[in-house]
Amino acid sequence: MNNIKPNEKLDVREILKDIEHYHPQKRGWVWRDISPQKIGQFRYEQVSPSLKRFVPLPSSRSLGNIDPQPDCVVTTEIASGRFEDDIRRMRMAAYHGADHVMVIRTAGQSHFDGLLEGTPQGIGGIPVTRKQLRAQRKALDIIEEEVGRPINYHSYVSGVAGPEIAVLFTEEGVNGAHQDPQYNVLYRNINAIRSFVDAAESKHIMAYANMAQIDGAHNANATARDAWKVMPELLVQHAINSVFSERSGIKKENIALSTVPPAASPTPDIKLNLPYAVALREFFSDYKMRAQMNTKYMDSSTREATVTHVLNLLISRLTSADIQSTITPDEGRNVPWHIYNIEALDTAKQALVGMDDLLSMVGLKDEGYLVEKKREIQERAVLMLEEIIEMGGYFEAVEAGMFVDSGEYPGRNGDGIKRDINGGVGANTVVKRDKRYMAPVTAHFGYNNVEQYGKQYVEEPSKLIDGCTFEHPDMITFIDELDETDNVYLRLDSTEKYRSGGLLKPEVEWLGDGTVTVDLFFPTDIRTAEAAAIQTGKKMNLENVEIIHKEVLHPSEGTRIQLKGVIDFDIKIDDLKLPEVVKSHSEDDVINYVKKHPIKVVAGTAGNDEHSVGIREVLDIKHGGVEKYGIAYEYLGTSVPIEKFVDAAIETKSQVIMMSTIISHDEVHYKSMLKLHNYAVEKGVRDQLILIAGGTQVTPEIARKNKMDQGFGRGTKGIHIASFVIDQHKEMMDKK
Ligand code: Z98
Repeated sequence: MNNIKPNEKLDVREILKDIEHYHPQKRGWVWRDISPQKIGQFRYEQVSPSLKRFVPLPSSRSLGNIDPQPDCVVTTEIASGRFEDDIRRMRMAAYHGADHVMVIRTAGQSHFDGLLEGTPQGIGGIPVTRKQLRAQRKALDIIEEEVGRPINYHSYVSGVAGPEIAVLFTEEGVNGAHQDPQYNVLYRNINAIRSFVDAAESKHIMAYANMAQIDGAHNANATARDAWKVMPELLVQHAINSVFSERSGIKKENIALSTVPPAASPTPDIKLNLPYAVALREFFSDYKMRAQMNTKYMDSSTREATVTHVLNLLISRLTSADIQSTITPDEGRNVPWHIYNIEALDTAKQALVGMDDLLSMVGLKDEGYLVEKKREIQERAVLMLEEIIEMGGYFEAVEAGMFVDSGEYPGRNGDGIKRDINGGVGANTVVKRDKRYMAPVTAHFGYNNVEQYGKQYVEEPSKLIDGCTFEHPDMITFIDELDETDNVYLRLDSTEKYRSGGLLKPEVEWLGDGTVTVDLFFPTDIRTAEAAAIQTGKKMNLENVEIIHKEVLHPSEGTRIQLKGVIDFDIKIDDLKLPEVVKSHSEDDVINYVKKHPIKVVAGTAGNDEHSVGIREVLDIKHGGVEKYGIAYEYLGTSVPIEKFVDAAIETKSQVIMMSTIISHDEVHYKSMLKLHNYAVEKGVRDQLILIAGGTQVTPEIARKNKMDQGFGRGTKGIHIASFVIDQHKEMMDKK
């Protein structure tokens, strides 16, 4: 299974086989190597080694299929709620350059005071359980081998069961996690004392496992009313978690600050975000930066989200990013679709590589607005921290509502989040360890009471019990499915026909979900357009029709609508007529061949056909027609009599005829093909000529059936024709 081929699907049932005995192959986080190099014809500075298997950006087609990988780790967030579907998405994401797979947890897991088991379905993410983690890590072990680069697996060590989850993650080879007690306190109303005590334990375990840690400060700008006003507070939150993490044992290089540019255009985006980004990196230069994109102002427009993402990527390139996170541009619609994970990854790859080595050409000014604003943000942050210390500390500050206040510090609007130190989930659950307390386990924080058995146990307490699950994974108790009605096997059974039954259905996140989108424009106002769109969806026989995006183009002239709905039919693979594979050689090969063997073409549109746009596209050099490859052509014009093609070919000593036929009325295009062939035979030159017919209604089979050497339909490019011509020419030469 480890040597999976690109044309083989990952088999989830195979992954689940013997899962109770699978253990991760390694622990710890892996950064990318920065390796400046020449890739294709270009020199890159901020890149990492290329992948063994990949899908390059679309435009790479004309650049030798190069796929330069940026220098930073690139994240994709996966949140379908079914871990088996997440696995397929992870594999696609890895091919597009993701080496940090962040698996979102199901809603509400923060409040579970313990671990979950089995493979239940989640909402907005998976319930993180041992079995799902193990299966996903096992899949990633296969995928990383396939793409030739380590993949960091990541989820969340927050919530009431933080330490239990940290242990679970260490046992199951999770490489990174969010951990920040302030997240618990502020956003999940988990008791502050419990959260900080748990965090010390969790962080200590994460340190042992060499996990990278991402903090939770970015949640403040996602929550605050005016996100750009919380900049000073963000620095304070980063400081609190970073110092606390170091004290709990995490190495500086594994502490990543989660930073989101707080503002988004149409604010003066860079003017607000750049001074902040500089302030942050200057204060926290010892730590790593995890740059995430702004989602606060994200609506349902994927275009708008993508522009915000690119502006945020500019900030990353103007400052720094060790991890570049990508949020799917459909986050605002709450429909996490495969295609948007890939779009976000491609956006990051394209923008980061496109801005390679930017700072060798432009510099940030060390005087004026940028420096003054940066300094102002830093001063506000220092003042806030000083006030917190004066108040008695973090807990008092939270009780006073100092955090996520919509006034810019020291301004206060009195709308900050207030938490009572004795309140929240898990209040009064922290007790002092008894003198006799003993926990002879690895990576345990605080009083352990093992010294009584000898000094050697202080460093390695688990030696007292011959090692714990961290050293001996066989000791882990694997609990399998607990729910007979909600587990992966039932889901796999219900979708089996799409795996082995020869059926296909379009999908957005789950195999066989049948969801499709429809893009519509109505020449009317938004309310009428909405109603019309719903009716359109129903008349198209879509079920569960829902509007996922609407945009006014003009209050009365027009509205754009995007609709989603579900289809209720399957496609039988055996009934499909697959499009022919159009062979194409590399541009260089074609050019070199034509240099050695000059080739000439006569071309035109046939009979009464005046449609010359298509034929010009595949002839002229402008859009990569055959001329680009050194093939000479004689353009005979439009409505060329069939005989003239052959006569002209003889006269000009051409080897190829390219006849364009768009009109298909009364099957005139077939008739023209046959006529061309017959006339060439009549003239005794058929075996010296390559006859090609092209046009929107032409298919290769139809053309060949009508005695052409080849036919080219919609989407044909000059390279396809040129490649065919040189192959055919070689054959003709060999016969001679
Ligand atoms: C992100 N997609 O940054 P529950 N702990 C911390 C967090 O920041 C988060 C959680 C836990 C974004 C999501 N962050 C925002 C420090 C979430 C999530 O189970 O949802 O409460 O945990 O990854």
